[in-house]
Amino acid sequence: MATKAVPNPKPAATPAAKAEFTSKARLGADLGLTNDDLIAMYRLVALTRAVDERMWILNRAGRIPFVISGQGHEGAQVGITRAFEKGHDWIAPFYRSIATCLTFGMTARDIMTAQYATANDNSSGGRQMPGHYGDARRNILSVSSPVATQLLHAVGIALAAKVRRTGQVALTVMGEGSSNQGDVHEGLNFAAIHKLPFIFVVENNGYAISVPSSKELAIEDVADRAAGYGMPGIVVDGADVLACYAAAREAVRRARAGEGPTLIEAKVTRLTAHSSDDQQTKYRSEEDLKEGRGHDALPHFRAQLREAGVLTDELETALSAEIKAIVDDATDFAEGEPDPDPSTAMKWVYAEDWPSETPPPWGMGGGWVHASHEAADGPGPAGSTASGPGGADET
Ligand SMILES: Cc1ncc(C[n+]2csc(CCOP(=O)(O)OP(=O)(O)O)c2C)c(N)n1
Ligand SMILES: [Mg+2]
Repeated sequence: MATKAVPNPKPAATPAAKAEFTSKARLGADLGLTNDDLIAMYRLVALTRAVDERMWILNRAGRIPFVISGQGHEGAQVGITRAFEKGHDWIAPFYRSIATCLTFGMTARDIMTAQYATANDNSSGGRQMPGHYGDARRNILSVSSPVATQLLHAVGIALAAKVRRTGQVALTVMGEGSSNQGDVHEGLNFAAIHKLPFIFVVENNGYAISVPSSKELAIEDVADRAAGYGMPGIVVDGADVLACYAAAREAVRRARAGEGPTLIEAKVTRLTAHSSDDQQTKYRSEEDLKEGRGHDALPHFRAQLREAGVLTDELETALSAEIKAIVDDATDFAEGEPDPDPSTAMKWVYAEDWPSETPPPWGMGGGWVHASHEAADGPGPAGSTASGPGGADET
């Protein structure tokens, strides 16, 4: 096999010189990250943790009904999402993706209003189940409650991006338990055949609710399955933010270069119960929980940045104060927002405007309203032909 010529190769470094170079290299330099980038990433990990902890307090205080937490996943989420282009690429998240959504532009207020299900909540106007974040303005799909369905949505978006040559990349994320769903097989096979700009991230926290991964998978690493589809499968330590960033950066490069999809499995830990509705000490040993706490990206990243001299006492104090203010503001804001008007419960369940110039033969052009709602809601939006399903054309 012909070997590739390397133009102007650098002289090989001696082991000693190499070691010296490595110890002097600025943290993140090899990944093109500045100190400001590192601090921005740390801030997101710490902010997400603080928002999440506040959610639990509010739940226990009876202010919000249900919490599904991202604690233990934040480092992997920030590292991976940072490699994508905000407002250009697409993300189909899952219910633990708080850090993913914040990294992609959602705010603490957006997260908190979703928890409170307020009328003006950006995720769904208070219609979604708590923890089902999304933001149409930011290319963040709404979370689907049936796990793994988001993979099909993301693969479809990647197909559209390829056909339209937009240069966009689609990311989807889920847990290792969900990755066993049939939809995943279909989507990965399709994405690999068509070399789609698609990245599949599995956040493997070792549990699907109370079921340990040994009862979910007969293999250690979900990433091993990637070879069967014809795509790279990468295992990365989810407590190592920069390793996660490096893996995602390479996957994004591959996707944009037309080289096809990548599967990244981040080994993370679930620091809380599955949700606010279960008690994990009923199914996890103290030893297991202790091990999980030792695999938390937040203290690891903090120590790494402190050792590199990037995070100083002064900076950390300022960041803590800023984060506390953001979380307090988000809580106060959501507390003060109105609940949705019950009479709008059916809004957005069906399309109200047909998006193309030519309405489909079965109607819907100009909006429509279900016959059984007319008595309560009037005849529907102005100009409604009331000819959609449930209207005149209903069979
Ligand atoms: C199709 C479907 N089956 C079952 C459920 C119930 N359910 C919600 S979360 C969950 C566990 C998923 O575990 P995993 O994918 O490992 O993600 P994790 O919660 O551990 O992050 C299950 C079974 C669901 N929402 N959808
Ligand atoms: Mg899991």
